[in-house]
Amino acid sequence: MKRILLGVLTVLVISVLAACGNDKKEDEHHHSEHKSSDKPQALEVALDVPKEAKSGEEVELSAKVTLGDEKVKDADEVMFEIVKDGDKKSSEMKKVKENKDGVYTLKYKFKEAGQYNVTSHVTARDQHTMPNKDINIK
Ligand SMILES: [Cu+2]
Repeated sequence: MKRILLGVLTVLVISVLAACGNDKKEDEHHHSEHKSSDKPQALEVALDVPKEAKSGEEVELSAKVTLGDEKVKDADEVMFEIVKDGDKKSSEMKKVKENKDGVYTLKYKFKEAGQYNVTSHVTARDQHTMPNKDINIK
């Protein structure tokens, strides 16, 4: 009787140990998967707008789009919204299709003096980011 019990216990202990070994391997596997593909990377947009400019002068507004170390050259949509003196109703929307190494640039002339706000709406890789900056036109 004792022998049988011992035998059963031994089998139990071995199977438990074996199961633990398997679990460890699986955990490590999942871990490495997370590292390579599930790492959350946020879309980043560096909006570059001069602080001030003269009316009628051509100004470059640019948005540098990155995802981690990668330059995003295939954004779904990049749009610059220009609002004068906080008047959102009469905002102007300009689409930018071309980019150079992930930098989307709009050449724009502000016609009148005033306080403007520029928002770059960027949609890429299922994310949307929209930083904004002020520019004073004299
Ligand atoms: Cu937006």
